[in-house]
Amino acid sequence: MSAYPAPNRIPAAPALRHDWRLDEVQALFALPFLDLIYQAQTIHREHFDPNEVQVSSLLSIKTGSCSEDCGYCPQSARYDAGVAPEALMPVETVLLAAQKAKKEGASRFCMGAAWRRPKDKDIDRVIEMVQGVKALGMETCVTLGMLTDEQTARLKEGGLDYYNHNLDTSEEYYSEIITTRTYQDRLDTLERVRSAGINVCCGGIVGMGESDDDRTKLLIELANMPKHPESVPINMLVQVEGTPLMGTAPLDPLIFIRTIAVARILMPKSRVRLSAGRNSMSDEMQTLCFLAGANSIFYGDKLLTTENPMTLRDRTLFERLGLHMGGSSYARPA
Ligand code: SAM
Ligand code: DTB
Ligand code: SF4
Repeated sequence: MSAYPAPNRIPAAPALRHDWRLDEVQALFALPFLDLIYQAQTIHREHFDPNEVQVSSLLSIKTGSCSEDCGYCPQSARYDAGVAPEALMPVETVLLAAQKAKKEGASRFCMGAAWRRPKDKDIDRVIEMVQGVKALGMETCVTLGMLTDEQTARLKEGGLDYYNHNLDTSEEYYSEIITTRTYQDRLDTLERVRSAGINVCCGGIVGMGESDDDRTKLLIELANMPKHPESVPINMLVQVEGTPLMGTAPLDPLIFIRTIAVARILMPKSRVRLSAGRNSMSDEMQTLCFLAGANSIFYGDKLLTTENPMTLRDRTLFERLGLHMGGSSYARPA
């Protein structure tokens, strides 16, 4: 008799949940570390090829002079973080960068703009960028700040695949970090993007001096959306001289790994992206993040304005771990 169960006996993966309670998620965070990682890795294997990592490359298409006051961000006009402002790039410059990213192995090209909200005329050029990048055979993602209904519809018609708009932390802690917009503003844009049928990329930043409950509540906010974001970037704060959050006490790296693991358990089919902060992580720390269920990275020597590991370092690590790049889809069919 076969050692494997007949196909119809394979237990179905539990349905995705959207009703997580604070005490349940606190209990996950409090598990013994190895139990938590085991649970996350088990769930990960039910939905994804465990040795595959999706890679996205980032480009800042409009840099600095932003009117918002996000305490972590070197691109805010309020802080002197040494970022040279640059106007919206010409389409050809963006396409050259996308071609390079494709050649290096990226499957998605993410274009970020330091805006509170784009102007309607900016959207025309961003759509040209999206169409040019799609013509190269890559997936597209943009992050432009708050959107109107009309702008969202135009981006969808233009063929945009993903919109990145992070919640960043809990609703309670948000106003300690940003005063120029509210959590509800963020939720409203996310709702527009979702209703327009664009895939959602939404996550946060940890290591900003938030409490354990702030991290827990951020993940609950994401997991209890009517549909889980297809991509969930988990950023470790990159501390930049001149920004208010410079000098924040660093987060215990094991808590960062726990955050990845809990994100994987709560959102089993989402791409959990090990995002900003990798440049100061050891290879072993990143390996534990992959073991905890991260299966996506930002790939390329630069994030938006700060450093990311050199592509050769990432390729070498992938080779040492037997990981392969690829897989742009949400999760494999059940
Ligand atoms: N202006 C748009 C917005 O805020 O949505 C798009 C660009 S903004 C730079 C995109 C994201 O980058 C932010 O939501 C935040 O999560 C992340 N980010 C910015 N500065 C960071 C830092 N120093 N460390 C980690 N993540 C950062
Ligand atoms: C995300 O969650 N992280 C990326 C991307 N989405 C746009 C941005 C990280 C920015 C880190 C600071 C910088 O390079 O300016
Ligand atoms: Fe502007 Fe975005 Fe930076 Fe905030 S995170 S200051 S909105 S670029």
